[in-house]
Amino acid sequence: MPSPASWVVDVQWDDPSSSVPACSPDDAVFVRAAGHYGRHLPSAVQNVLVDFADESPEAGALLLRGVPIGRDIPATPSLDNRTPTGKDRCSEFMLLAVCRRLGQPIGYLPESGGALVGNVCPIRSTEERQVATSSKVDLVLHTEGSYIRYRPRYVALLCLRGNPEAATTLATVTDILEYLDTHHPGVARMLWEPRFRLLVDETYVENVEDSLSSPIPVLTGDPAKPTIVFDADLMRCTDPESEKALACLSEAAAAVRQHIVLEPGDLLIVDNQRATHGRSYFEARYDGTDRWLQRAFVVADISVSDGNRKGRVIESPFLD
Ligand SMILES: O=C(O)CCC(=O)C(=O)O
Ligand SMILES: [Fe+2]
Repeated sequence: MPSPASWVVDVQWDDPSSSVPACSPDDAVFVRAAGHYGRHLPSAVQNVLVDFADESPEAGALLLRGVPIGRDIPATPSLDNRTPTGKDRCSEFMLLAVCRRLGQPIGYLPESGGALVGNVCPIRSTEERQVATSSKVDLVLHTEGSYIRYRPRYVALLCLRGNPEAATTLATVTDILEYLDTHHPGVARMLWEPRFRLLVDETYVENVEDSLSSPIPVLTGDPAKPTIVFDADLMRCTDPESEKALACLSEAAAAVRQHIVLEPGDLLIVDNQRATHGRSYFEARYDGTDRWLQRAFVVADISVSDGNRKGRVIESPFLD
């Protein structure tokens, strides 16, 4: 991964409060206002977002610091992540304003009912599961929505309340391939072949084992700058050789992963084609002081999901 200086942007931001509409972040009026607000983002941020979308840099992610998140963050929700939190909507507004500079924010019906801005906070009933609201387990490396046909191009995570124990993990395709070249030469070739299948996440279906996709490749696109789809939990193989390749890939991803501890006002944008991400184990308290991120998904071209989407919410999303 390149040195932090090339992918961390730490600048002064203006307070957007007077521009935030008094309606839900899912309302078209709110999303449009956030788009219009893009011209008030710091110029260094506007420039870096253009460059990030153009170049899809090797870092696979961008970290914007000091993003305004509003005054008086209320208690972190702990029963579920859908209930209105009673906060002002500054963080939602800034998250969508930044996302709109990269593409179109969308929701997926099974994820927080399709909310454009989801709350990622620990929920007791899911603490040991492979879902974003877990805490007692490492959330293993994954491509966001690996099993979704219209998977997001970017995943944006804005931290409202941090926890020094909880690190977001990131493994880029560049680092993974470099590791494979050194430690398992020849294996990467197999990752270009359609020999890997995906299960649908338990958030989306009741019977996960019935949901296997047709075989797909892990790597696609330009050999000099490949796109990766990988899920350490949900990926299956079609034969013993690809089984070995997947084991080497999992080893590589775990070996090269970076740990990023998000602090309030940090906005991490993962290029979901160039990097896989996850989260380390941490201790949840369920007392209102827990870690709290807000998350948005962004696609580069919303029209490809026409017919499978109502407004900005994708409804029937799986790979064949
Ligand atoms: O909690 C984190 O840092 C990442 C969780 C995650 O994978 C997600 O929200 O998509
Ligand atoms: Fe994720």
